[in-house]
Amino acid sequence: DHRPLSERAALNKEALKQSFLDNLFHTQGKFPALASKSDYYLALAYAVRERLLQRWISTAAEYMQKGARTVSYLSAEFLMGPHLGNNLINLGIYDEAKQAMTELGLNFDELLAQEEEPGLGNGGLGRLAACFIDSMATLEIPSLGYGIRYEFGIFHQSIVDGWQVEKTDKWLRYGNPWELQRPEWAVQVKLGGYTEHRSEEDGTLTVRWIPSRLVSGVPYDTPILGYRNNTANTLRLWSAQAPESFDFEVFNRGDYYGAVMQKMSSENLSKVLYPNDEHEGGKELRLEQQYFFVSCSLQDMIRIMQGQRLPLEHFHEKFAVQLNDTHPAIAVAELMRLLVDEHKMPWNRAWQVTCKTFAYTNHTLMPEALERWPLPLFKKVLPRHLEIIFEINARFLDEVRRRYPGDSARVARLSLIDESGPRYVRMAHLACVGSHAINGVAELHTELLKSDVLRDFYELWPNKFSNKTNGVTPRRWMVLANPRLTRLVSDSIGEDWIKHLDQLQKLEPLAESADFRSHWREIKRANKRALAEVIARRCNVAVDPDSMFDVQVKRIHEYKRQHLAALHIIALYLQLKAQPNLELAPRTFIFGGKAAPGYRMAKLMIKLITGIGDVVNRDPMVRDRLKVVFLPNFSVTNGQRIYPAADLSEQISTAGKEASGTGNMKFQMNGALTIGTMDGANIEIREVVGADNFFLFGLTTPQVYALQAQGYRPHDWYEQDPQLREVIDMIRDGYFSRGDASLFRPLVDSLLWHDPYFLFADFRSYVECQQRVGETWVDTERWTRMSILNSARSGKFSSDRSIRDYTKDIWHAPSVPVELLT
Ligand code: 26M
Repeated sequence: DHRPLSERAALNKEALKQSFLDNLFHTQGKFPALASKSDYYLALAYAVRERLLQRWISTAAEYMQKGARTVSYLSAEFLMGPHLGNNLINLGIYDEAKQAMTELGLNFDELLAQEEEPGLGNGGLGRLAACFIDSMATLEIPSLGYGIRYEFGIFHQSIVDGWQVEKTDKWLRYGNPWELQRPEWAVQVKLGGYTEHRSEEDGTLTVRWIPSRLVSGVPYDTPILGYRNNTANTLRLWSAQAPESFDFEVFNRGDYYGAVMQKMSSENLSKVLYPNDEHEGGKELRLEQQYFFVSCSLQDMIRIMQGQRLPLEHFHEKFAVQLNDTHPAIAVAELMRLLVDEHKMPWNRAWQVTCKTFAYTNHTLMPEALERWPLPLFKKVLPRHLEIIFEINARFLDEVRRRYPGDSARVARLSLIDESGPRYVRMAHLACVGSHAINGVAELHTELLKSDVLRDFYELWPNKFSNKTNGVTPRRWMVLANPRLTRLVSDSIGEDWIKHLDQLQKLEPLAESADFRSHWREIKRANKRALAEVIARRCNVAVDPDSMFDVQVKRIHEYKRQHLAALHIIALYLQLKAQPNLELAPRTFIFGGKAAPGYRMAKLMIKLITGIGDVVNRDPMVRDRLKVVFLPNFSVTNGQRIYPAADLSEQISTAGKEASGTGNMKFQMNGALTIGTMDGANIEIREVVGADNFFLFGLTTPQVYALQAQGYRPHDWYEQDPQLREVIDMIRDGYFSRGDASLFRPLVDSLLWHDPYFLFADFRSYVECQQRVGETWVDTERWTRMSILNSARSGKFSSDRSIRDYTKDIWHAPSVPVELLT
C-alpha cells in the first residue's frame, strides 16, 4: 500500500468503511457471507489500529528527539477493559464508525460487544493503573505502563445454584488486535541458584549470580491514546518464554523430557493472574512473577537510556518510576543489582540514583494484606537480592541507630526483615527505604498511614509523605459508558468538561431548571431500562426501571460489608411481612463482584445475597416492592452498564478500612447519590457535594478504634436490638437456605462472636439512614436536584487531577505535545 499515511489512515467515514472491508478480506481472510461477528469486530479493530499507528510512531519519534523525561508506572495489574470503543472516542471518530457500520448493515453495539476485555487485574488497584495511563496520555506526559501479559486474566464468574463458579478467562483466544509483539526487545531474567563472591586481581570485589533458571521476557506493546490529541503512549506487558540460549542439555544431558518440562515451566510465569486482592503467603510463583516483570522493565529502561547514549548515573533524571503498591517493590533491589553488579557503579552512587528514581503508592491499611515473603523462599528464588536487601538494611539501620540511640525496639520495627518469629522480608519497608516519595490514595488513608501502618517511617522522613487522592477517567466512565448524559452535558455547557472535569460545576445552576431536571431523569431512566434488560437476560429476574436502583458493585470482602446491605434488605422484608400494606417506594438491590476463589466467607456472602433474592423476588406479599439480584461477572464491561443506571451508590465499608474506593467516584459522576461511611474517599466526596447531598451513617475511625479498645461484644448489640435479632435469627434458622440451618452458620457465628468489621455496631445507623434515603427518593424533584449536584461537583475525582498532583509533587515530568508525522 503506497498511499501516504494521511490518506490510508483518514478519519472520515468512507475511509473507515474502506479499510474495514480491506481488513475483513486481507486480515481475517473472510468475505461478508462467511464472516462471523467476531470477524467484523476484528476487521473494525484493525481499521482503527491503522489510524492509531500514525500517532504511536509520531509520539515515539517526538519523545526520542526531545529525550523526554518519562514516567514508568510499574503495576502487576492493568484492568484495561475493552479498547475499541475507548479508542474511537479518543480519536474522535466514534460517531463516524457507528455510522459506517450501520451503513454496511451491521449492528455497531453488537460489534463492540464482541471484544473480550483484557481483565488483567483484580479490582481497584488494577483499574486505577488503567485510569492513570489514560490520563497521562491525555495530559501528554511521556509514560510507559509496565506489567505482565497474563495469558489468563481474572476468572469469569458465573452463579450456579446461588454460588460463585469460576471459569478461566481465555481472553487471547481469538487474538488481540491491540498489541504488537516486540521480540527484538526481549530480555533475559535469571532465577534461583547461588552467588559467588570474588576479589579480582585489581582489588575490586565482584559478585556473580549463577542462576538455576533463565526466562526470556518478550514485550507486547499496546498504544494508549490521549483524548483528542496526538499522543499515543505505550502499555508494555511482558510475556515469559523459554529462552533459546540457555543450554538445557548441559544440565539435562540426555534428559530430553526434563529439558522440555523446564521450558514449559518457565512459560508458566506469565500464565495466570493471581485472583486474590490480598497477599497470600508462600506463593513462590507469585514472587517470580513480580521479579520477572520488574527485571524486564528495568532492563528495558536501561536499554532505552543506552539507545539515547545517556549515562546510567542519570537514570533518575530520565525515568520517574512509580511503584503501584509493593508488588513491584523488588525493583529497589533489582535496580541496585543492575547498577552495582552489572554496570559496576559504586554502591553509594547507585543508592542515590535508586532513591531518586522510585516513589511508592500504598493501597491498603489492612495488616494481613501487607506483603511479606518468608526468608527461605526469598533466598531460593532471589539469592542475590536477599544479599542486597541485607546490605541496604544494614546501612539503613545504622542510620536509624544514629538517629535514635538505644531504641532497639524501633530498630526492630523499622527493619526490612521481620525477625519477631520466622523471618520475613517486609516489602513495604523495602519500598519506603528505596523511595523518595510515599503516598496514600485518599486523605484519611494517608493520615492513617502516617499515624499507624507507616508511623515509624513517617517519624523518620515526614517529608517523603504526601496524599494523592485517587481519580477515575471521565473518558471511559462518562463519555463511553454514558453517551446519553454526555450529550446532555455537552449540549448544556460545551465539551471542555471532558478534559477539565471541574467545569461540570457549570451544571449547578441547571439543577434549578425543571426542564433540565426532567431531561436528567429521562436519561437515568433510559440507562436503567438498558440495565434492566441485561438483568432480565443474566439473572432471569424482571426489575422495574422506575424502582430505585440501589447498587453495590466491588470485590466481595468482609470489610466492604456486602452482608450489612443484606441485613438491611432482610429488615425491609420483615417490615413488609409485618405490615403488608406499608407504603414503600419500590427498590431494586443490585449486587456484583468477585470473591477470591479461596475466600470462603466471601463466597458465603454471595450465597446469602442470592438466597435472599430467591425468597424475596418470589414472595407475592412483597408485590414487587423489593427485588434483589446478583449480577454475575462484574467487570469493566459490566461496570460501564451499571454505573450510569444507579440511583444509589453503596459505599459502606467499616471506617478506616477502605483506602480510597474508586467505584464511589464513578457512581457520583454518573449522578448516583451515595450512602456511605466516613471512609476512604467517601469523606472527600461528601466534602465536595455537601453534607445535605450525601447519606452519611456509621462510626468514624476514632469511634471504631475506641470501641475496639473498650472490648467490642457484638452479641450484646444483637441482644439489645430486636430488629437485628430477628434478622440474624432468620438467617441462622435457614430461612434463606431452604431450611438448612447449618449453611450460614459460619457467617452468623462470626458476626455474633467476633464481627471484626462492626456490622452490628453500625446496623441501626445504617437502617435509619436508609429510611432517610427512602423519604428523599419519593420527592422526585429533590432527588434529581441532588443527583445533578453530585455529578456537577465530581470534578475533583478525575484521574487527570490525580496525575497533575503526582507530576507536580513527585514526578516533575513536563508535558510533551506531539506533532503528527505525515
Ligand atoms: C498481592 C499478592 C499476591 C496476590 C495478589 C495481591 C494483590 C493484588 C491486588 C493485593 C492487592 C490487590 O489489590 C488491592 C486493591 O485493589 N486495593 C484497592 O486499591 C484501590 C486503588 O487505590 C483503592 O481505591 C481501594 O480502596 C483499595 O482496596
